Amino acid sequence: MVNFSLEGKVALVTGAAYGIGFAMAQGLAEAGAKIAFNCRSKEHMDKALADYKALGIDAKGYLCDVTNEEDVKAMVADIEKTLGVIDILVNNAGIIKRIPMVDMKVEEFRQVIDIDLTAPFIVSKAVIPAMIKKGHGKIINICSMMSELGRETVSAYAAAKGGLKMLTRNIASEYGEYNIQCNGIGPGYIATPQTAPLRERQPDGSRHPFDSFIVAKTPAARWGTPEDLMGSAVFLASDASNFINGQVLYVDGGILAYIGKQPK
Ligand code: NAP
Ligand code: GCO
Repeated sequence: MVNFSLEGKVALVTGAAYGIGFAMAQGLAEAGAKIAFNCRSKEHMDKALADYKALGIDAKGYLCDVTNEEDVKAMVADIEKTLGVIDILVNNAGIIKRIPMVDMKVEEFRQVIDIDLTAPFIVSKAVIPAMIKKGHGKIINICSMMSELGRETVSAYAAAKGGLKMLTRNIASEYGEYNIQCNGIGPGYIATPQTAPLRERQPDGSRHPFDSFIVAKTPAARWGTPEDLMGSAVFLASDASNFINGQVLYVDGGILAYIGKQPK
């Protein structure tokens, strides 16, 4: 029988105070996993702990910036001590800056690369040795449409997410022999705080032009919800995907397959 259960597994979901990470952590918990998560803000942490508790999830939260290698190592060590060796890592924490490339400061570009690409390297590096010892592991990197496509004002983000797709393939290549599977999930356009500026109502009450653009470009004719990502996270975290490695599963409502609504 296909095994989607995560009973007895320990999952770390980075940046899971809300948004996509929170929903994926909820899905993993509902499949039986023990959940650890991190974020940078105490305010976000306090609200997230209450939100997890309200769902009956005893999540363990860490105030930790994923770009700080020492803090990440300390977080992983504490998780191993209190919950057990990490079986499932979801590299979800991420930011975006929407600035025309020629106007973007190098520091701004570097910050996006640091959080969206270097940090998945840092956190993966921290958990892989124990996964090798344990004889199995699952790493899920949260990629993006921008792992495949560009668009105006998101040069740093696209570079990071394109790199994250290749880091996913490289981890799969380098550690597959230790029964570690590393795959990506590429969400389409999902309604979270990260994309809220793209959906803001206009002063006249009309929809944001980008909102209408995305709905027209998506065969599902809607924005995704964080809950739309739960099933793919459980699948790639479970034994059901043990022979899948180095792939990116796009959960995008069909946007990548669609050239766009043809003229009437
Ligand atoms: P979000 O609503 O902005 O949430 C981001 C989360 O990451 C927050 O919990 C934030 O908490 C945390 N975070 C940010 N930087 C961090 C850092 N340096 N260290 C630790 N935690 C950090 O984003 P989202 O829309 O849920 O997106 C989650 C992931 O999916 C991101 O990688 C994003 O690129 C990707 N994605 C999003 C979409 C979409 O349409 N929304 C589509 C494709 C891919 P703190 O600020 O408290 O740290
Ligand atoms: C943007 C959006 C996208 C989404 C996502 C799409 O400004 O274009 O924020 O980048 O966040 O990455 O998959």
